[in-house]
Amino acid sequence: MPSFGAHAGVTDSSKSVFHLWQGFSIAAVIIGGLTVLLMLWAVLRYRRRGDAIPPQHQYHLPLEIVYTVVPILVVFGLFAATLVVENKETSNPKTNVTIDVNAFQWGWQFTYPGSNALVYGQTTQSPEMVMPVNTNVHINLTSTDVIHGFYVRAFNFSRYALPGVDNQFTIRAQSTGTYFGQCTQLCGLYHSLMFFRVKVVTPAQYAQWLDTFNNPADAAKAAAAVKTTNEELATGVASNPSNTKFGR
Ligand SMILES: [Cu+2]
Repeated sequence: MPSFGAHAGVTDSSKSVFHLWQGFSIAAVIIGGLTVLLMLWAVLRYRRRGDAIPPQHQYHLPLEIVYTVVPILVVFGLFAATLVVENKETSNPKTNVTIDVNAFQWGWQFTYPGSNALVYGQTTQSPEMVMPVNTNVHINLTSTDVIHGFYVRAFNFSRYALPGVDNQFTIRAQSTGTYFGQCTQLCGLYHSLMFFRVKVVTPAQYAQWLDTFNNPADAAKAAAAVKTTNEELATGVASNPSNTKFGR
């Protein structure tokens, strides 16, 4: 089946969104094609040959019922399919993997509740959010300052990061790999450089990665990094991307 310019992505929801897009496109092709054919038929079959008017068929009740009911059914079908996909998209099934994602001018901070793990990076440092494959990953998305956008192309997914709002969603990636993400809401001077990556690994690799933070030295380093970040962000002064204090 053609992709109609979209891509399937690597998550459960990116795929259902993609299939919805394919369904909409096919419906549009069928209806558009039918309309063009009917128009061409009318133009050619009833082109002017003389002064006689072709037979008129207004107030043909069965025909009027058909062309009223059929479009309504089409719209209901598209609406129902959208509703099913949207409900899947916004559902938050139970899981024990949670990542807190915080956006700020101009970078990203990923923390892992119940663990010392912390990933922080500004602009082109492209901090990497590590998450396990084939697992529901619950994301709490927040912002420190202004409205940002969390967007990962391979996930066919975008969501606002709003100051004062805890935006929640669940992602389930089906294949391992590193995927590109960026801010999609104009948020100031270095918006266009507000990059990050999502690294999807096996659950074993994920556990191992979390473990690397489970030693006093890394715990202290993470705590210091969080403190510095919070202090820096609390000043309200936008970070200067050429002057990064730390990163991973
Ligand atoms: Cu931003």
